Amino acid sequence: MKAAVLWNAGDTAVDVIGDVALVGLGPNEVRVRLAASGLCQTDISAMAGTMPTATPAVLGHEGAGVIVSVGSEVKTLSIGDHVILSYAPPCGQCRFCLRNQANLCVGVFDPFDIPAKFVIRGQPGTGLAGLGTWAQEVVVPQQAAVAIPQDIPLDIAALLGCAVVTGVGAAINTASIRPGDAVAVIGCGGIGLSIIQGARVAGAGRIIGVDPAAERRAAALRLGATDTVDPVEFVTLLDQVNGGDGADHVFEAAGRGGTIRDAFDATRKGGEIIVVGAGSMDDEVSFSAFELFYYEKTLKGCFYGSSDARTDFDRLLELWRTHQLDLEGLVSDRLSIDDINYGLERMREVVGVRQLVVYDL
Ligand code: CXF
Ligand code: ZN
Repeated sequence: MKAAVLWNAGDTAVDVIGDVALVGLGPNEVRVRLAASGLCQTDISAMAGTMPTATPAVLGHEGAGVIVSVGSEVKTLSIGDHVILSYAPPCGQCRFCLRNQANLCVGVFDPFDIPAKFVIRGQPGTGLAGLGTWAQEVVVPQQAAVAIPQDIPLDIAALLGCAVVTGVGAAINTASIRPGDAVAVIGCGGIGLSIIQGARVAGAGRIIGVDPAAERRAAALRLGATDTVDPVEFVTLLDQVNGGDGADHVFEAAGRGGTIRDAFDATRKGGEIIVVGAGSMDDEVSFSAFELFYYEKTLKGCFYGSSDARTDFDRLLELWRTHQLDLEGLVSDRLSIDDINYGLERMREVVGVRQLVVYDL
């Protein structure tokens, strides 16, 4: 089958090749034929080497498709089921699953320590974050394939796998937004635009999208931001928020130490900072002991939107069905897998919204 392969960290393009195979189907696994897969900044970080990835690797970690085979022990999924793939599959039994933090479970797989699921020109190859959705088919543990109703368009469903579950989840699960609160979102890519939509669902008042790219600021306004601003003017704008105290909730969706520091500074005393961007292992950020104590700001990490893959896709789809989430509005280009490098270029040039690879099923 065809797949987009990263041979080595540092490569600036993926290699779309036709001779990639899957490892055999285990008893607890399913084989999924992809219908659509998103391009995410994390794929670019994996290419750059800032997101550690064992190579060769099939990239892509946001996708949806149709089950084409099931392992002998699989009871709750069947051939023909439509599924969203999840890189945070809950085992259901560990302490994280039992204490309502299923997004932190690594009982099925750890997205940063994954077995090879592909055979790439005879070599074992991994799938990014345990998935590798830039392939026509994947084999994943059954918990990583979450069934959804058949009437949901699979290209819309694909977006839920990373951008929407993470961004909307950050706003409605991780943060504690109260109606009327002032929110700022630093970084208005796929995740930031989803945070903006989630903040609107949570009833936020002012929602400020912060991004240097005009195209992304326009998308933010379209999808629910009340104001947008270039980062250089952000501090001035904050003078008008909560009487100059700063925003109640500031989301960092750029994944950089510097912008986490900016988010901290933009937050009012007693407010919260939610770190959603996937940063690199060696990018550091510093706070003084005094400011952490005296300003009583809460610094929250956010992996996978603090979402439970078993239940939260349904909640998100309900918000989409009732027109409270605009998922169509997140998509710009629709590409074939052969044009994936063009899509990556478009992303590097800063395009405001998500690009999707659509497969021939
Ligand atoms: C990442 C987080 C780490 C695993 C892959 C996906 N999140 C967003 O892109
Ligand atoms: Zn992603």
